[in-house]
Order: sequence, then C-alpha cells, then structure tokens
Amino acid sequence: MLRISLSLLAALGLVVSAIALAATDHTVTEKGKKFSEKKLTIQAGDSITFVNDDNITHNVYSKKVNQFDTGAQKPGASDRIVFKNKGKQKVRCAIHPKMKMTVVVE
Ligand SMILES: [Cu+2]
Repeated sequence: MLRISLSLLAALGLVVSAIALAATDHTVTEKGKKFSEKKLTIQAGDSITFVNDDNITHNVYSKKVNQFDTGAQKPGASDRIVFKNKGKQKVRCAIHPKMKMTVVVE
C-alpha cells in the first residue's frame, strides 16, 4: 500500500514538473507610472502577471486588437495574462499613455 502511494506521488511530481517546464509565469510591476520592463521576450504559452505596485489605479492592455485589456487595475491588484500567439505586442496603460512596454512572444 505504501509502495503504491509513493509511486503515485512520484508520478504526480513528474506531471507537475512537466507543466512547470512547459510554461513560465513572468512578473511585470507597475510602479512610478512605469512598467518594470521596457521589453520582455517570452515563449508562446507563457504568462505575465501584471502587478500594480503603485498607489494609483492603472490599466494594462495590448494595442494589438482582440488581445487583452485588464480594465481598471486598483493599487495592489494583479492580472495574469497568457500569451498564446507568437508576435510582438505593444502594451500600454490607458490611463497613463506614457506607460509603455513591448512583449515579444517567440
Ligand atoms: Cu497607468
């Protein structure tokens, strides 16, 4: 019985590491009305968690049509966006037009 449970645990561990290898979650913070990265290159399937680390409301959206828009993002809030399609995306904050970054999905 113990032996079965151990192999089951090992199998589960393998599945978990396979998922971890397949996709990475990157973090970009918004602080001082700036994104923490000017340009971030990721792999298709990866995600980016955008964290509002400011004391004002921000927004994160892609200028590429039909991609993503977090809506109003209050201080302390975060949104995880999965990037499935390869290509370059200009990411902006609708409230502060000077907040700019580029995400390159390879
Ligand atoms: Cu903003």
